[in-house]
Amino acid sequence: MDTTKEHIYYSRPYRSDQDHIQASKEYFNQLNERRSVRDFSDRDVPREVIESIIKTAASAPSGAHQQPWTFCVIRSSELKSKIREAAEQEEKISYQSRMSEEWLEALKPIGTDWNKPFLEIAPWIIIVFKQAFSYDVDGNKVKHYYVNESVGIATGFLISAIHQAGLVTLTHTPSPMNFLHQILERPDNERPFMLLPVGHPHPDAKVPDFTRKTLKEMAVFYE
Ligand code: IYR
Repeated sequence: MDTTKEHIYYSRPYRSDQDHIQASKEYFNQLNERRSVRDFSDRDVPREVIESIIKTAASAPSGAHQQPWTFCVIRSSELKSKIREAAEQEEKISYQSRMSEEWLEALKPIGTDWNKPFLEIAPWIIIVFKQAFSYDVDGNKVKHYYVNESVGIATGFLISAIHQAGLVTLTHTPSPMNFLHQILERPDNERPFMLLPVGHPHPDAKVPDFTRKTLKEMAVFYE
């Protein structure tokens, strides 16, 4: 192998097949309890939890190990209000004119509209930015590879970490979302990717009565 650095040995502890089966089932049972929640409680969450879940997100694989992400973490009420105001302004236009009838129809079972109170109620908002490129020490642009895939996987890790911590979240993608770049004064190599409020569900929180596709409906085995 032609690498610039020595590779180091890596292994997982030996476990029986039965152990692997059980571990995979337990993890499925836990994550299958996850739901996207839009009704948040204002109960606070310690910053230490947020720090851990972000470290979990950043343990995701990424193209050429470039880790092309920045997590902006917001607790400031002032910033949350600014974000809510700007997001609702865009969402109002989207729901009233930018989204097609077909799209609005597809969203009906979820029951969303342009109102986004969770942006002020949830104790934390995490905004995931993707880094389209970076700069080296001399200020030259460094190309990044598979940025959307990498940041998408990291966001998936983040969502599962939030769930495992006993909290709830929601993937919110106001469109267009350039206002986040401006409000948070991000550098020119960053683009907003996804916004996730993090907190506890409101005691009266409700979610759509959805079921998930069965294995038969979603997987094809070629053995
Ligand atoms: N971004 C809008 C609309 C929206 C779109 C899809 I696709 C959803 O699954 C949910 C919402 C919003 O956040 O309301």
